Amino acid sequence: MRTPRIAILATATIAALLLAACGADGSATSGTAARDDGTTTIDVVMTDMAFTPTAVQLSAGDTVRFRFRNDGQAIHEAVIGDVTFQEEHAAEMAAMGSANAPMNHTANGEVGPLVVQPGETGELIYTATSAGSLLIGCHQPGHWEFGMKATIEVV
Ligand SMILES: [Cu+2]
Repeated sequence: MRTPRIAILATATIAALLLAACGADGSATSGTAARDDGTTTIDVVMTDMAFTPTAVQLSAGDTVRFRFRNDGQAIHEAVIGDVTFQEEHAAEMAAMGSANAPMNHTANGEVGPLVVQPGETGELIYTATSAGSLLIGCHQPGHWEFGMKATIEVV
């Protein structure tokens, strides 16, 4: 009798996931909260073309880690800000005709854009400074217009 050979890939897979999660921070974070510091993590799944969950509630003063996993086929991004900020960014992206338009305003505590490749995970640290309504938006070409957004209610 032959014994089947079993390829063990789990370790390599986990290492790849960790690398993906650690490598996507870049300039996307507004804070410098350390890992495993007790910061609440909110998992958000990106698909073509939606965020899940579509609504998140925070309390003013909360600092949370949004962990975005792209389960779609397309590149997606996450930008957190109020509706005015989102519309401005959408207009900028349209004017630039580019998926990589820089963001020129950071006055209201917005964070992003975080760009997440298909199959990868990235994180944004966000502090909700005051009560109000915010949005998570994806501004890859056509995605915002398609409705790729989620709401954040800060109470
Ligand atoms: Cu998108």
